[in-house]
Amino acid sequence: MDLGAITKYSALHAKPNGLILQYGTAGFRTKAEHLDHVMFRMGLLAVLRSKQTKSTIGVMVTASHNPEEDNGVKLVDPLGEMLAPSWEEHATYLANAEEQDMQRVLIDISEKEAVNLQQDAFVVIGRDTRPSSEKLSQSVIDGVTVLGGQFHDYGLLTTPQLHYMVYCRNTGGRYGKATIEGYYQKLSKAFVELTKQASCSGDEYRSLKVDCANGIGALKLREMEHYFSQGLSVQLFNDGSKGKLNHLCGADFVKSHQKPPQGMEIKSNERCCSFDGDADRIVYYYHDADGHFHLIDGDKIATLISSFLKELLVEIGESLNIGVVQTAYANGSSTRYLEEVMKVPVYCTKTGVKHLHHKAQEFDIGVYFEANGHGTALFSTAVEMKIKQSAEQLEDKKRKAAKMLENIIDLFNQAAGDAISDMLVIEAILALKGLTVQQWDALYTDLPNRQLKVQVADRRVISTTNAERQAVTPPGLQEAINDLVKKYKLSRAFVRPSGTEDVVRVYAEADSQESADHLAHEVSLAVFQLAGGIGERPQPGF
Ligand code: NG1
Ligand code: ZN
Repeated sequence: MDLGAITKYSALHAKPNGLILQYGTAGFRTKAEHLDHVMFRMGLLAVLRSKQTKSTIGVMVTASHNPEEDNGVKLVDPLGEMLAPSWEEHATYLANAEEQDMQRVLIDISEKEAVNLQQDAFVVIGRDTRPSSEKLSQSVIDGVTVLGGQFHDYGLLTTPQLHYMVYCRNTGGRYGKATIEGYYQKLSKAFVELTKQASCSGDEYRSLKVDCANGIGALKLREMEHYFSQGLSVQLFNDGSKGKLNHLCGADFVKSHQKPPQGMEIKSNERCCSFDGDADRIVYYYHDADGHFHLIDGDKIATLISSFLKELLVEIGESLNIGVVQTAYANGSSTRYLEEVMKVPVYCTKTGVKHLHHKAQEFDIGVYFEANGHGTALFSTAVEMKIKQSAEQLEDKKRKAAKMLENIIDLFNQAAGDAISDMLVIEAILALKGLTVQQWDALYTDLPNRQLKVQVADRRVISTTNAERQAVTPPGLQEAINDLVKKYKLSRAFVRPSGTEDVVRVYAEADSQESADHLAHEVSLAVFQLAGGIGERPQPGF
């Protein structure tokens, strides 16, 4: 370690006085102007992690669905996974170190993690389309270079594409080629082969409207479009040519406001979807003949996918264990449908994809989705081998199912939830099953629900258990929630501190929208009173 150089360059990326940031669920996230030093330091940390794991590490510069003025950074571990927990702590420690302590902190982390400083390091970098992202990714590169790391800057990428690159590079090319063409080719080939098997691929299945949140998804879909145009034609909206990133559009907006994005004209029964700002989330929706808006969220996506996978397994005659992983935000109807109708086991984890991803790895086939549309399906290596064998050996009908499954395995991003990959899987399933968007929606009816935010002085006073479904502290809060929930039918409510914003989130569902709204409001008041609310008391109405 050239300690002199580190001190010198670190001063060029100086930390603003008094600023303290935390590596949260999605890395560091705040106003872009506060992040230069964090980027430089994450470049340094990525080099140490790369040396320790003797693998390529990824650094993604994005703030996903957050406003255009924000930015963020997260590290991607060797198999495309989120950073290991102990390293999240090092990230927070390093990001908050005072200038004069930088050398000591770096040595400290290296010693704690037994990093061999002689080892080579390789870091790959990607960024979204925010105006601040290019300069910030340059600061990451400065950090990587000062510690003697090699790097490849992919420039503009969706978050899941960067995860894909990291995964490819660390699996000796077996998973795919670590280039943008490699990504397009792998996914498109699987998609085109799959849809060729669809007996009904009329116009209805061939066209899809996509709201790209004015983000990176637009650029990448446009590049990719001609690779899969045989199977699907996409019409892009909010492609960044005029509107602001994530403003009144994108998956997060559509999901949380339960209404269509601006800038997209929707005719009745047209299939539409929205990506978020870094294209790792997707939700679908349509307007029915009466002009009512219908949202098809991550839960219904998981249901469509897991049902289809289960059908294929039955056809092949394989009894592999398949599980669906959700969070407390999953609509109660989805959980009931999966367990009672589909007979698929469902598990609940804490919010944050790393928890879901981890749990999903326990199954032969693990399908995980957050209600907000972030998710994928994971296939164990054993399953992949079995399916490949079946595709060669089985008789006709079974072979066809095995071939489909083989293509689906290729189509799912095994490294992260991916809006583009999920979109292609969904489109293929709908075409193969001959399902319209309304038929898909009709699998079950969502319970009306409401999500709210409450400002409190310190959101850490709220601690939870049972996958965030129950509050342990502050005293009396869970009892208050229990009493409120009892007043409504088919009701459920929980609260938790956000991992990405300085707020407490409140979720409620009930038999009618009015009840869900009331319950959410009453729970907000309980949080405000018992957990140190600040500012104005929560008001009813939305
Ligand atoms: P927080 O802010 O911890 O609720 C949000 C989403 C998560 C996840 C992360 C990371 C909800 C309720 N929460 O986390 O699901 O996507 O952002 O982006 O949607
Ligand atoms: Zn995102």
